[in-house]
Parts: sequence; structure tokens; C-alpha cells
Amino acid sequence: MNKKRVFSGVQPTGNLHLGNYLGAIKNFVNLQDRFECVYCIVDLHAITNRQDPKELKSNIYETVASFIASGLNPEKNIIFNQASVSAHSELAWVFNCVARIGWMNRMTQFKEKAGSNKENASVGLLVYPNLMAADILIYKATHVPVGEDQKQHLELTRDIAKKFNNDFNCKDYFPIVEPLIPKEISRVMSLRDGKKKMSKSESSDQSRINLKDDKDLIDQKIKKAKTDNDAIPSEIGGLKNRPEATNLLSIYASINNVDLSEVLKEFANKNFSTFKSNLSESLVEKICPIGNEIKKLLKDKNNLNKILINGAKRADLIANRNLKEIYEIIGLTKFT
Ligand code: AQP
Repeated sequence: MNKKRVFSGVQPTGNLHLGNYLGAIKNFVNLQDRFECVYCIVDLHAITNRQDPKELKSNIYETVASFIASGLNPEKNIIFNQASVSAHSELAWVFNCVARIGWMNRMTQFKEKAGSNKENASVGLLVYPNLMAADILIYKATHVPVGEDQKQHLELTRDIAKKFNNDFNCKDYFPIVEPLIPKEISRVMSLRDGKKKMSKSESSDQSRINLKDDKDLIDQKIKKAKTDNDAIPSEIGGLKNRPEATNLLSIYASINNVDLSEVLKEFANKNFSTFKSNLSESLVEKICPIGNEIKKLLKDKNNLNKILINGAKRADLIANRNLKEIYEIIGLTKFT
């Protein structure tokens, strides 16, 4: 049926960090030669939490610059922001009517982000996964590269696709998407707490490596990163109940494109201070050129505008064609 197509999105909610890079963007780059790829800056998702309007606008540029600096080719891939293509919101409304309230209530991201005061969370935060399903399915994407934290939302996308296909008697209309989750490290954890996800909204900047951090900052953050008192084991079994050690060793594996078992062989029985200087070196080698390129790209807003306008036109064409079909299936008409 459909040609294989990749879709993924990143929120413009601040500096992108190593979790976004290793969990998602590195994979985006690897996929661009094999698939038709659509990469979106999901600004409508960002406003599920209050955003400063000026900062939001500047974070959109920051995110597109981070995509390009990480190696995404804007000619080959469709790169755009979600607010430019209204079909995402239109399909999200349709999915609000397909998905069930019970499905939303089970989403762990909502529970985590809403915290103890659920009644006061925005309705947008609750129905966020329906908009995410619309982002993906408006392109009839078949594959979605994401970090492991998004796995539950993708399962919901599959449920929505199946229910729509079934309710409207249109077998196989929406594809049942496959998540593409990195093998070496599916979830990059905080440098301060190996049980918490590395995240933009964590108040301590020491908890994450940002793509724009310079060498000194990376060295300092890795030096201070939490570990435990034991030496590095030679086998993966030796990492049981050692979340901080597992995190740092897995980051090293992912950034160097090697298996964790090989990293353990290389550093077996060594202490963490030796390992940490190797880790810093690898991060500086990989992340600093990206950060420098982001800073350079941000100086030329005209170029970034051109990339976003061109991407929006290409995305809009596909999305509107599909929306027309979807409305036809449902019985909705745009009288124009
Ligand atoms: N720590 C992580 N490890 C692996 N993958 C991660 N991703 C995010 N954090 C990690 C992946 O990055 C992509 C884009 O994420 P996002 O910006 O849309 O939203 P997020 O997951 O909510 O990211 P943050 O940093 O945690 O933002 P805040 O703090 O604003 O909530 C996704 O593919 C995600 O899996």
C-alpha cells in the first residue's frame, strides 16, 4: 500500500539536550537516506504548558537550527512547524471524537506532567496524544523514530488508527505505525538522578548536556555526574540496580555507535574517573561541532525562514490531500 514514510516531532520548549539527540535526532539523521522523512517542530504541543510568546518563537528557530546542525538535509527531508499546517489540528479534532476518555486517563506522561493537581492541567495536555496521532497519521506515516518515553503514545496512535479503520469500514486506511526506538540507549537519564529522564524542564542545568554546551561545561557536568562507588563491571549483569552507571556507560556506547557489552570490555574493572574523561572527550568531539553550527545557523534567520516556508508548503500539500480523503470517509464537507 503506502510507501514507507517516517514522521517525528520535537517540541520547541528550550535548548535541545543529549536525550533529544540520542533518543530521537540521531535516528532522524540515520533514516534520511532510506525513507521519505517528515520532521516537525511541534509548537502546538508546546503550548499545552504555558509558553512565553517571544521565547516560543525563538525556540522554533533554535529547534530547526538544531535539526540542520545535527545533519538533517532540508532538501531531502520535509522540515516545518506544526502551526503552519492546519490539517494537524483538524485531524486532531476528529481523533478527539475517535479516542476514548479512558485511553487518555491511562497515559503516564499526562500523569507525570499534570502532577498532583490534575484538575488544573490544561485540557490540551490531556488530549496531547490525539494531536500526536494526528501529526503522524495525517501523513500516513509508517515509522516513527522516538525515545522510549513516547512508546505509550505510539501504542495509542495504533489504537486510534485501528478504531478509525474499523468504525468507518475502511480497512488499512491508516497504517499501523512502527516505533523506531534506539537500541543502545532508549531513554537518556538525568546526570543527577539515574531514575529520572533527562529533560528540558528539569530545573537543574547540571542534570543535562545541552547541544549548545561548550567543552568546559561538558567536562564539568560529566565530572560532577552522579555514579556509585563500585568499579565498572565486565558484564551487563554487573550493572543491575546501578542506574547512574548504566546511564553513563550507555551514553558512551550510543555516542560512539558501539554495543554496551563492548564498552564494558574496554573499561572493565576501571574506576569512573578514568571512564568519565573518555566520556567527556567523546561528547565534546560529537556535541561541540553541533552546538557551534547551531550558533552559526541562528545568525541567518532568512535562511531558517526559507527552510520553514519551503517545508510547510511541502507538508501542507500531503496533509491537505489526505485530509480531503479523511473528510470524505467521515462525511464531512468543506463547501468552498
Ligand atoms: N531523556 C530522553 N531520552 C531519550 N529520548 C528523549 N526524548 C526526550 N527526552 C529524552 C525524545 O526526544 C524527542 C523530542 O522530545 P520532545 O521535545 O517532544 O518532548 P519531551 O519528550 O517532553 O522532551 P523533554 O526534554 O522531556 O521536554 P520537557 O521537559 O519540556 O517535557 C522525543 O522523541 C522524545 O522521545
